[in-house]
Amino acid sequence: MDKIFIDRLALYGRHGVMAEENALGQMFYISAELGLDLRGAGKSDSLDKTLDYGECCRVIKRICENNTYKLIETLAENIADELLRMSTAVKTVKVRVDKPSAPVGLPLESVGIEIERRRHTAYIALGSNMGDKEAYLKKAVAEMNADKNCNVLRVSDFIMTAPVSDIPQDDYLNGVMAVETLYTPEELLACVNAIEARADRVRKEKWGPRTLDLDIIFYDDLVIRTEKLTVPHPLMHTRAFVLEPLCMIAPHAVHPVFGKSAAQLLAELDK
Ligand code: A4P
Ligand code: MG
Repeated sequence: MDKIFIDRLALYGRHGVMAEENALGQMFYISAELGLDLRGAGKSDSLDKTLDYGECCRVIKRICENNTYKLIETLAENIADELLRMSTAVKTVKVRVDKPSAPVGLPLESVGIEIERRRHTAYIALGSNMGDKEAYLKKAVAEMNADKNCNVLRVSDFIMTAPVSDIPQDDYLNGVMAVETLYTPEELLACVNAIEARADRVRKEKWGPRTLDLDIIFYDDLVIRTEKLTVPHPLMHTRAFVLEPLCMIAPHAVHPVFGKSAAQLLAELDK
C-alpha cells in the first residue's frame, strides 16, 4: 500500500511514570506511517485526494503537548487513533515514539515503542422477534454507526424468517450489516453486547425470544476460538437467516475455515 510518512517529529512533552518527568518534561521524537491509496492524488495533483501531512503533524503535536501520560504506549495509542480517524481513506497507521532522555540511568541513544493499528471489516448479523422488531434493528444500526470506532458500510434488507428453535416463539426479522471498525474482536463483542443491553435484551434461555441479537459473523479473515468469542459464528453456515441477508451485501465474502463464499454456502444450504 502507498504511504505517507513523518520521520522524527521533535516535540516537547511531559509523559513519564516519574513525577519529575511530568513536571520538567523532555524531548520526544514521533514518527508515523499512514497507509492509504495515493494514486488519485498522484494522477490529479489535487490535495483533497490525499491527506495533508502538515495537518497530521499538527494532530500529533496537539496530542503530545496537551496531555500528560504515564506511558508512551498511551501516547502512541492516542496518536494512532486520531490519525486513523482523520479520514476513512487511512487504512493502517504505524506510530513510533522515541524517548532518548528517558531516565534509565544507563548510556543509551534512545528507547521507545512502535505500534501498528488498522481498520478492520466485520459482518454482524441482526435478529429480533419481540416488540417493534424493525425499530430494534434500525436502532442497532444507528447506534453502531454513531460509535466513533465504527462505520457502517452496508446494511442488507431486513427479512422475515421462521424461528429456528425448539422453543415456540414469534417469527424473526433478520439482517446483516458490514462494519468498518477500529475495535479488536473482543472490544467489538463488548460494543454489540452493550447495544443489545440498551435494547432491553434479557438473556433467559439459549435460542429463546429476544428483542435484539447481534452476532459477529466474520472479522476480517480471522478464526477465533476463545471462551467468550467464536468467529466465524459457529452456526452461520447452516442458517439461511444469516446467509441470505449476508449474500445481499457481500456474496463474495469468504468463510475463512471452509474457504467458501457466502453465495456458495447459501447454494449448498438450498440443496
Ligand atoms: N459469543 C461467542 N461468539 C460470538 C459471536 N461471534 N458473536 C458469545 C456474538 N456473540 C458471541 O450469545 C451467547 C454468548 O455467545 C455471548 O455472550 C457471547 O459471549 P447470546 O446472544 O446470549 O445467545 P444466543 O444468541 O441464544 O446464542 P447464539 O449461539 O448466538 O445463537 P444464535 O445463533 O444467535 O441463535 N431463528 C431465526 N429465524 N432467526 C434468528 O435470528 N436466532 C437464534 C439465536 C435462534 N433462532 C433464530 C434466530
Ligand atoms: Mg447470539
